[in-house]
Amino acid sequence: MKRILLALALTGLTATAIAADAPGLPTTAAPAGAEVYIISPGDGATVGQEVTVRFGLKGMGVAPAGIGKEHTGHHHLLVDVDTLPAAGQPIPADANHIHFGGGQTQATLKLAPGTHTLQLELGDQHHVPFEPALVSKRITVHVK
Ligand SMILES: [Cu+2]
Repeated sequence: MKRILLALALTGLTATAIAADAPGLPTTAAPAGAEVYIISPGDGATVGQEVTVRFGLKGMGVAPAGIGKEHTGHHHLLVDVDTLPAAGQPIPADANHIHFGGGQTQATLKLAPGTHTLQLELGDQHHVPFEPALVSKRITVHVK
């Protein structure tokens, strides 16, 4: 299992949605019953500034970005994001939208003290959300 350390200077700013009027890309249908979830930390947990997030996925497999294998995708961690990425567009890549195109199933983040939200979204080989979107529950963590 790959571990990466992301040093993120999170400001608490909320990421803004990308322009919704750009031409849409083909989307990939999500198989029935597929589910994305955050294994840990738990919703409402108090954590240290270095927090390991474990990514859960049911009914599909994880594959690196660029691999067009049916019923697979890769994880994206949405940090302090209120508005989900637009359908038919690649998920933005910035400090609030972190791509795990290597097929990682967990990551260790450095978060500033305070309250943050975490949510997973699975993207297809082109980083485009599935149809319908495969997102986890958005959880809140309190960073000491
Ligand atoms: Cu991606």
